[in-house]
Amino acid sequence: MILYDYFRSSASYRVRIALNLKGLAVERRHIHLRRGEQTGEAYRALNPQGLVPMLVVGDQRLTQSLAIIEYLDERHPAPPLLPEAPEDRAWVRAAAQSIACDIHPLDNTRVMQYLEHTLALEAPRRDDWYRHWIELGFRALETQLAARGSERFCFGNAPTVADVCLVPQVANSQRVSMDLAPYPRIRAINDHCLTLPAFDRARPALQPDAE
Ligand SMILES: N[C@@H](CCC(=O)N[C@@H](CS)C(=O)NCC(=O)O)C(=O)O
Repeated sequence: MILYDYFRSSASYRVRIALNLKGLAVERRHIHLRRGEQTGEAYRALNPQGLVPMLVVGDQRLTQSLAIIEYLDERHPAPPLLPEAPEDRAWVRAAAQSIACDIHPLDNTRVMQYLEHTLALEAPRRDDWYRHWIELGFRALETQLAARGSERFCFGNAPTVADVCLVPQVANSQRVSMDLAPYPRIRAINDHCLTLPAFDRARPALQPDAE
């Protein structure tokens, strides 16, 4: 398998964690988002969405981090990244999607570039935007985690796709110095997950293309 990714991409970070949890090794190709390689002809020919991550499996090019992670979970079931019961699976998927579908798309590179270049928003205002959408999402997630009594992981006693999404989003929040004090559950889960090698080794700073 070949993973196309970028060290700072949080969607790629999710897939790196999932691969590590499954104990799967992949070849890496780095797409430099700040230099715009994702919109270049060469990469768009492979992935017309112009986004990372992309996982190449044989002659299949898989895109969208959650689809890739569920593919990995189906192909390599141990350890599972979703709980057993359908209701629990729905809860975990909802937590993951609250990050991947409702928070992260608003702090994506192309959105931030649009705010900068098209709307001429200064850096401090762009950072306000970035923090605002994470805070909105984290506030709700914190309440949901507290209601469940989650302490070490979002759900149960092992990592799920919810943790796989949470840790990279916390990393994004730290890039804009967001105050995480109001989110003790999120902080505790993030801190605990990062003690696990699968999460730790996926950190942006440890990737070969890190700058
Ligand atoms: N929903 C997609 C989002 C992928 C995505 O937005 N990737 C970002 C990096 S985290 C990207 O490639 N951005 C390039 C750009 O915005 O031009 C997924 O989960 O894979």
